[in-house]
Amino acid sequence: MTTLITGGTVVNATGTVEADVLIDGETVVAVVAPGSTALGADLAATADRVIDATGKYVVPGGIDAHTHMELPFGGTAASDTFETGTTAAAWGGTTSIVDFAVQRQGERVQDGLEAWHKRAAGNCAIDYSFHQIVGGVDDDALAAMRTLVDEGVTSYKMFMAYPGVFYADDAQILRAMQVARDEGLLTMMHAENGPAIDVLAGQLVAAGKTDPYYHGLARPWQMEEEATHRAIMLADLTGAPLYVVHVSAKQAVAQLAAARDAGKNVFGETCPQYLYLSLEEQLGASSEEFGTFEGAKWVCSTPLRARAEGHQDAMWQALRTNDLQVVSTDHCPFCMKDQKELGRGDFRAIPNGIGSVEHRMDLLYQGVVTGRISLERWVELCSVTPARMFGMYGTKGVIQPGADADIVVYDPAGLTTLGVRTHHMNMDHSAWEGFEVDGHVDVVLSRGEVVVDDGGFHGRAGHGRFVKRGLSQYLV
Ligand code: DUC
Ligand code: ZN
Ligand code: ZN
Repeated sequence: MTTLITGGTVVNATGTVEADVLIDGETVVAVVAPGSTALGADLAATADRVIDATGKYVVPGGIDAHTHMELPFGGTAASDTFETGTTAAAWGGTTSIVDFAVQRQGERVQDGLEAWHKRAAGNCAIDYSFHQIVGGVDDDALAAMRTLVDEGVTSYKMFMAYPGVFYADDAQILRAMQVARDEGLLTMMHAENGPAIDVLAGQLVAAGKTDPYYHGLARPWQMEEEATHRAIMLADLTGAPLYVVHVSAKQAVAQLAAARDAGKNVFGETCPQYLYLSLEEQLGASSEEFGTFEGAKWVCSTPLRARAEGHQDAMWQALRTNDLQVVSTDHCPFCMKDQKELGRGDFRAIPNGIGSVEHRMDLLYQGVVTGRISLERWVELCSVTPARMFGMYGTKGVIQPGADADIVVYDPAGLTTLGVRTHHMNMDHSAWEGFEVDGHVDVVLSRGEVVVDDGGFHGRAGHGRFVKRGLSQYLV
């Protein structure tokens, strides 16, 4: 089966070019000048299928390097399964996710990884891979970390937050980073000072300040800056590369920038919610239906930050300057009913997370429309750098001969309205209700198969394969 995508503008991180893309089966085999006869007189006449991309961008499929399908959290579990979550991702032009397998204190890392394979296998509409959460760093876990690279799991996450759940103390972080340095694993860090946050949260609740808004006040930027700095110092000491996840505070970015200016292998991602949403407007929201509990829709950690303090503009700026390298979603959806509602009367019991896996490509494209980032930078942040950072580049993250045909035809003249009535994520609300994006995901191919076209989903659970990743291709 051959497919020709014709008439479009192919966008890679290195530039844009008017070109036709020829796909054979699952793989890109040629990127040729429009009308070229080098591969035959009339490619369009001989291809089994022709996709007309006239006036549209042809971009490498999005890679969301931070999702939590089915994550058990706060006495419930993230509401998207691997099937619903990867289907929604496909709708939004994301063709690979990297989800987090979970190990907790007292559990074996190998068991956590195996459990995640069982959850995902046969259920994903797009390709998927795993990072490993190491939520209990002990001798057994450290030994197991040495087997991860062979499993194609070349990155792992620790938490400086959530004492009693996923939390790792400095001694544990130091030991894990030593192993990571030896094995070539990339350390991903949730950088917030959890023990201090728990004190602040307890004091707020004791004072009767129980609304979702106070979730933000319990997790001030100082807690993120301090933990980010500490993680950088521990990484520097051990020689382990560091990737800080879901950065939201401008002061944390400054810590990353200083480390990068000093030549360290220190990287960071932010998420759409930290570019667009805020403490005042969302966490502090109230509605007829939920009153001041409305803000629960946006309880996530790190928290949404004060627009008055300029964090959102600082995140866009950091994306421009490459102080932050990747935009992921931290997709961790919970419904209001029966899930977020668990925290009525105590924000500490609201399951943390926002669902955005479907909207990342569109929301970041809006940054192109508004002049915040270039077209090439959009592709770099959403696809190219995630592929390089997490050891998939070449097969993923690029449109070139030999690459998987994970491709999005994106219409810059289209319009996308976000909201619960139109989205495909398994959520009873949208964190993005009413947002409009000047652009549209028209066609999505996953390894050569058309999974989205003509406003319809044509993919299937089980098409997605596990991607065994190599070591990071982004280190300096
Ligand atoms: N933050 C969230 O918002 N949800 C899941 C885990 C995390 O770190
Ligand atoms: Zn986290
Ligand atoms: Zn996360």
